[in-house]
Amino acid sequence: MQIDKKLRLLAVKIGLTALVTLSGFAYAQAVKPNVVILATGGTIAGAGASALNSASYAAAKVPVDKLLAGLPELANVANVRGEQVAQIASESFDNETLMKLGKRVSALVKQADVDGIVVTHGTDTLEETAYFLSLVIRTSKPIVVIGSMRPGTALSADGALNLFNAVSVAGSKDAAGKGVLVTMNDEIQSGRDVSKTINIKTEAFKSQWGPLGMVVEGNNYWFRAPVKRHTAQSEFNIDEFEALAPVDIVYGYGNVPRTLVDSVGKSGVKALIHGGTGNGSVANRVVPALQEVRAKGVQVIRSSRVAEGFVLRNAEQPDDKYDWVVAHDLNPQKARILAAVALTKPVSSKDLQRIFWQY
Ligand code: DAS
Repeated sequence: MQIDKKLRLLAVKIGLTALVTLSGFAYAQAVKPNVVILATGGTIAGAGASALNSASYAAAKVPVDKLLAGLPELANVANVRGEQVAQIASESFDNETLMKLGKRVSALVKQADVDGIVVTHGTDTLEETAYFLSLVIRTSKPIVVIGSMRPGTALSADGALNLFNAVSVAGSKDAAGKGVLVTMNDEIQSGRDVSKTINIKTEAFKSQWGPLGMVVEGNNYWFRAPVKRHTAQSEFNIDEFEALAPVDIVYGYGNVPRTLVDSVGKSGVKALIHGGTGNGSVANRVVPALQEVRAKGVQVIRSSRVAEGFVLRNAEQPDDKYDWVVAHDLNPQKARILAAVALTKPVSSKDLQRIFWQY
């Protein structure tokens, strides 16, 4: 009789312990944010022949589930799940891939059980995708775009910590409302401001206006916030269009012929970005070519090939007289993204200039 009673008591104790443990686990799960990781390829999914191949490797090989399985520490900061949206090196991104990714992000951020999004991406065009998402996704939930400069197979690979930091930031309440973010090399950068400035170092991503903050061991340290319009404050919404407007870039340099502008101007673009020298300067033989392009109804937008600074309106060229637009501080590739989004609906050059001041 005594043993029976003791056994029953032990069974109750085991049951209670299990119940407390499971409820504690369930509570922890419930408390942790839900972060969805959308993988598109790039070096972060790359693989090299040996640990010494930090720069020569094949990009876009490792599937998202394997990426996540290789980083169990993610469970410390969020409940994560992955989706493979694409598996390409990002130099091969195109408008259709951007739209596919954007539509998926837009659908996910509407879900109550999604607290944040991470996009893993090649570094070559990461800055374009991050800016694109900041323009067209109507949400205040954190969206973090990251990549890596070394494949996961290399010594001192940077992808794992970039991914951990991205998930940590994407699950952080204090990252909400700050626009699309890029967490590379311990820094939290604005997706609008950042660009790839070094093509062979892990400290590749910089903004001339500086990072927004840093993320260290899962904690965010903020030092500034974006002032340009983005995400929930944007006038653009990917739910309202199905394709980006065709916009292409012509680079300025010594000896540049006008024929490049002539051919792009005839290719059906709605805008031509001129990546000029200096403060967006245009060679004297190219000016008439741009005027002819403008006369055909194509918007002409002056950007600069110079990494820092911003193009002044009516300085190097009489923009008022020619009815041209200046790209402000946006480099040519980001100017293309903004023009491609803005021109999904009819817009005057005056309003297009307002858009370039505000975004
Ligand atoms: N080719 C590069 C890309 O996919 C590799 C990388 O750095 O991610 O953008």
